[in-house]
Amino acid sequence: MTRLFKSHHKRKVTSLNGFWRFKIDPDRAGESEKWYADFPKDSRAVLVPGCWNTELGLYHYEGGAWYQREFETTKSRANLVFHGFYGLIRVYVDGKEVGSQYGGFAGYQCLVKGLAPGKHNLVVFTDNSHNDRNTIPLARVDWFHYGGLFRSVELMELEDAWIKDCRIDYRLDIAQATAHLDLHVAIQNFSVSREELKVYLDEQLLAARTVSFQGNAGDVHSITITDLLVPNVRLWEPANPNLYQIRLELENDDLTERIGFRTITVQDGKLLLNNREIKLKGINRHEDHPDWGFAVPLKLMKKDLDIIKNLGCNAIRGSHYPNAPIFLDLLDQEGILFWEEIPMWGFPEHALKDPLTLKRGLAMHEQMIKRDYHHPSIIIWGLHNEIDSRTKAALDVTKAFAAEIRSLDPTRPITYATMHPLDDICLPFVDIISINLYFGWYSGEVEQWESFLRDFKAKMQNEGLSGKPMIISEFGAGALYGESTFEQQKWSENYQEKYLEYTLNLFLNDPDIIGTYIWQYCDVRTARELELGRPRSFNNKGIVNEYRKPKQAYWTVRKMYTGAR
Ligand code: ADA
Repeated sequence: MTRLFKSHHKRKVTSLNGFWRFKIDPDRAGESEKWYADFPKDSRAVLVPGCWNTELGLYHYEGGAWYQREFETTKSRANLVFHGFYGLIRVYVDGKEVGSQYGGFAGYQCLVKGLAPGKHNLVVFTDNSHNDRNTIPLARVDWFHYGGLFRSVELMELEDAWIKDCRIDYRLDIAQATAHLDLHVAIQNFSVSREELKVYLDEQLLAARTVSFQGNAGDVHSITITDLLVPNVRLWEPANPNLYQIRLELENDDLTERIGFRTITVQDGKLLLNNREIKLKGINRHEDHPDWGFAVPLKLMKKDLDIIKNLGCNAIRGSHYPNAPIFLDLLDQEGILFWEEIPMWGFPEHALKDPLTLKRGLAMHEQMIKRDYHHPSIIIWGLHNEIDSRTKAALDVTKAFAAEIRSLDPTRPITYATMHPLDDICLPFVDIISINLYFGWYSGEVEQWESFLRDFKAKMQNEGLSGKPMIISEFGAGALYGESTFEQQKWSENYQEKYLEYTLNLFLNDPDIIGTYIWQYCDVRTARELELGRPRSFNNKGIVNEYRKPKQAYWTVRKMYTGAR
């Protein structure tokens, strides 16, 4: 299952989940030994979706690895869709390379042409190795680089004309409860001369257009349909997350998208959802579990959401990468507000200066926004996290990212999480200022937050940033599950509890702070580079442990977020 609704009724979609042959390639022999044509006999069977670091014996493996299975098709064209992998992917069909992509959190669609009806050999190479210059993420991160095909793989068999892409925009009049839809549809056509394109809103036909194709086989045609009126709009909002399905239909192909009608704007230091002020009671969440890595199953996603909602949260930050499409569907249905970002974490100046960093970052933003544009739950795009934002190199990258995102999506505010708020020179480029700081954990006393906030507000005033809302996007303390001390020492549950009680009390009562995201939801495995500073090789700042058992702080935060005494 990849989505919570059916994306295609006519298009033939087959799941390629299940057992694949698998072999790691630490010596990089696969290419020269042509594993893509002749898969090694000493390979093992693994389940897709899955991360190889959760297989026995591969706990630490980072590098290249190969997967193989067969698929069967009756059509000559197919889209192979890989919904999630880490790093690089290269796809081979019947011994020939058919496509590749760098960056897998927002998935990859690989179009294969010229297929004979019948069985085909599918081989995939993927590589989760990293460097300290221009991979996104870099080698040094505070989560684990789980490798593999960690989300579903699908085979979509394609007709002569198929809907390659669709972008739905709307203008919403909240007072009149009406919306006007604009659609941009990309149809790839191989041999038909005309098609009837129909647009449905739920079950109701909204528009029908005859499309005449001219040009060459394989051309992609853009069709624009504007100003489709939707009366009696039911808004999407956390308490009533109303959703609508938009179905596009051709004679033999179709595509369903799901949208919600809402506005999200920033005005005079406030965040407005449907023109009403909203405060974000949030938490940072990694898609991680010891038994699954990134391949978190739907049942666990739902449980995570239940635990997070029970905490009194209305917001989640998807730290630090695009999340599974099905998780975003869940958020849409449950009315939880989401901040999504690319995995650009902790980039120092030399890495920001590398031209490949910028190129990859721009491509990853585009992949993420194209995939996730229609989710009403996404209210903020995050540009990057804790880069050296005091530098000219950061300024150049931030400026380029901001311009790209605003051109791809002018409807959502943008931000990034800074760890150098007082010396940051990139803040003018974003709509919301988001701060990650750990006074009372890595340095100083927790009370320093108060003087910091005074100093930072003065900076905002001096630098003309006062109209921008402020979020505290990370604050937290490590606690080993079960550790309890009389003296409330670091690493104990009661230190964490005291820490979060103090900081939340400060932030929730500060009218200038529009949102708080606790670091973090659950304990997660960390990268080898950070292991020595992290007991158990985990980032232990979760308010539940990695098996989702609540620490003491959970109940205190719950009281504060729900307002319960
Ligand atoms: C940073 C970072 C997080 C995590 C956190 C911590 O703010 O963004 O991913 O590493 O610090 O626990 O120190």
